[in-house]
Amino acid sequence: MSSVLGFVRNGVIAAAFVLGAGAVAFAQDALPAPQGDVVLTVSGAIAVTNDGETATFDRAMLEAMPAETFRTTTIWTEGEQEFTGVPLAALLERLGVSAGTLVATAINDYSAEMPVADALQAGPVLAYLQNGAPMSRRGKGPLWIVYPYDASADFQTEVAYSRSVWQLDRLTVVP
Ligand SMILES: Nc1nc2c(c(=O)[nH]1)N[C@H]1C(S)=C(S)[C@@H](COP(=O)(O)O)O[C@H]1N2
Ligand SMILES: [Mo]
Repeated sequence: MSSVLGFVRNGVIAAAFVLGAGAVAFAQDALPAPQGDVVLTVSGAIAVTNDGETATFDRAMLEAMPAETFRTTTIWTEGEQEFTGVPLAALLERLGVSAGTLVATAINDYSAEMPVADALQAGPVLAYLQNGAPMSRRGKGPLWIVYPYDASADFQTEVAYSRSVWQLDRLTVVP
């Protein structure tokens, strides 16, 4: 139920897609189709898709996005860890999402919800590397939402821990 608006941008008529949750993206921001195994599927109120009504990503697509690396301890690991991944904010911006609720679901169907407004803040990262190496499923991979826990007391809360979904494979944006 997206609508299409045409208007002038940089002297040319551009098309923008507007969705219920206030998601807006320009048509030129089309997402290529994944070439490898799909590791993440995003559905719901998103403005950019590459497979029907969903946006699917292989590892290379995630690696090509803006990346953030930080060191922190976690309550699940021993000693300081280095994580690299896509800030949730960057992923949501890429998909034209600016409002609603984000539901993050793992391979084992564990899921956690957060307001998109929270996910757009600095902090949560969809990590694909731990200490420079891909994470196995046994090692909470291949994708793990992590926060720079040591950087803020706000990230050392049950709320942040519950949103630290490991073995993540799906995100849904609810308007
Ligand atoms: N995939 C997955 N991620 C998850 C969970 C889970 O059960 N499965 N539990 C969450 C919750 S509610 C919290 S508080 C912490 C719990 O971690 P713990 O069980 O190691 O204490 O991880 C979060 N991430
Ligand atoms: Mo929890």
